[in-house]
Amino acid sequence: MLTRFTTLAIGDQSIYAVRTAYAMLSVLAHLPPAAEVEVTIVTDHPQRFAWLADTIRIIAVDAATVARWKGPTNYFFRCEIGVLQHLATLGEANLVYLDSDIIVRRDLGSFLAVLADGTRFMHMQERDIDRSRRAGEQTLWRQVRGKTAAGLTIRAPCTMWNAGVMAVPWAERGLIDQVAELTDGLMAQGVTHWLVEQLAYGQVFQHMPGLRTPVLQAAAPWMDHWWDNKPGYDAAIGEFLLEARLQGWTAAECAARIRQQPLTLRLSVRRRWYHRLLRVEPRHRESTS
Ligand SMILES: [Mn+2]
Repeated sequence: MLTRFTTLAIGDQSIYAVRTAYAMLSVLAHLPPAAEVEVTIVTDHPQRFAWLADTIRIIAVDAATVARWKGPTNYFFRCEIGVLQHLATLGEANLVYLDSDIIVRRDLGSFLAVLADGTRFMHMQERDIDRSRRAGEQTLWRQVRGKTAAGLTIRAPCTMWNAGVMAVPWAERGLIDQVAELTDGLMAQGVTHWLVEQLAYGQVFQHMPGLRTPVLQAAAPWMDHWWDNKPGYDAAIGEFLLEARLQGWTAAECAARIRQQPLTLRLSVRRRWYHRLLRVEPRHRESTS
């Protein structure tokens, strides 16, 4: 069966387009030969991706659609539900959503096989928020504990999974509608935390009654999520795409480069007190290899 990858590039800032283009080129870079895969980008700026359109399916969405996805409270991360619901209307396929700050690192053959076998994925398991010492997670737990929506009650242990990746086999595509229902239901009961969509994906993918397999698997062995080193990766990816456009590389040529010369910056670089004290920048561009 076909597997359909997607990511979202919404908003005027060109950096969103830069990140999504690189994320999807990194998918192309690691597809096994003759893989049954469709790579897509959902965007409100389709012209930015015209140079990739012979290889990547560019799906234009208008402002009204984006507004409908965000819902009455203008909640941006709800778009990550809307886009997968939309992808499910494009024909039979296993569905994979990647954040724009995901980079695929190794051959996707085994990932595609496990997904086709009926396994759901998110990026990786984080923490049980009911026992978390982090203030933000404690707030989220206080807001959601004991609440019921979409036929699911939020209980301890409430294990949070990172939503940089969401993948669902075609047979379980109905779960996406249940994620929407759970997110909306929790928000209607006063949940305002910005991670409610990520929590809803994790809860439905782990606990929804009637799941075909109980296992939610981590996609982290195949891909990295560089959200904690944006300055480093934004700069390096920006330079790569600038060179790609100056040289006129095709999508296939970009993918070959990414495979041969992968970006190996640290995934996490934080500004510490001594950076401020010494008036220096953290080493965002330091390589790990
Ligand atoms: Mn992310």
